[in-house]
Amino acid sequence: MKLFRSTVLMLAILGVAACSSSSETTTTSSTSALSAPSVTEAEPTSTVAASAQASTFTAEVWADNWFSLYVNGQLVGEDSVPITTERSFNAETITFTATYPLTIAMITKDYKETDSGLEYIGEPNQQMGDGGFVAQFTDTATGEIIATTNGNWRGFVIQTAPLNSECEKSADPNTECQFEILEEPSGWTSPSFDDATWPTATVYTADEVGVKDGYDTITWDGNAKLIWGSNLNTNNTILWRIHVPQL
Ligand SMILES: [Ca+2]
Ligand SMILES: [Ca+2]
Repeated sequence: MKLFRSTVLMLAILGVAACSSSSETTTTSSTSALSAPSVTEAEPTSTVAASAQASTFTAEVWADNWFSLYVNGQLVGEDSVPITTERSFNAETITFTATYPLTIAMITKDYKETDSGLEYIGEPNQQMGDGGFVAQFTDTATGEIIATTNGNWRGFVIQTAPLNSECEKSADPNTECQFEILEEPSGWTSPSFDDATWPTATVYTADEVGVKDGYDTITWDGNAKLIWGSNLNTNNTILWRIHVPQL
């Protein structure tokens, strides 16, 4: 009887230990190292989304030069040609599942050889490269285009270079060209992130962007616009967001 009691006691202690251990894990994983004041916890939204009906979508993207795509806070795809490729012009088609409403978030990068913002450094055509991208999203069940890039997208520029564009032909651009790099705001791909202070996109023509390889392989909807930040040359890395309600 005494032995039985001590066994029960041991099991009880082990049970308490297991409980406290698992609650510690939960606390640790929900603690964010850098929590921005504008971000609220996304947990309740995810829980609701998991029980709603998921749909399948196709994203078609052409970017000068590179992009990655997040939907409702999850990375769903990225440009297959790395940003370290100097001339990277290609269209991509990405299929993913997600649950309405959608928060689409993208990172786009214009190629730059160094933080100077220049490309072809030391060659006769050393220059500030330019950016630009276009995207359209189709609900595959209905075939309807449910989102396109346009002037409503909000874009936050996190790499700008050169700040002094007169350095473009410098023999030593890595010393003479100035640049600005900002941190990605914590939780910026999350549906609950507040992007109200981010500027809206600037719409450009195909000639202004100088569209190249891959652009013509996709049939673009008339509402799908080429966009970028306010400066096609010096805005090099941009975070984008758009909200898409269920149609
Ligand atoms: Ca550039
Ligand atoms: Ca470029």
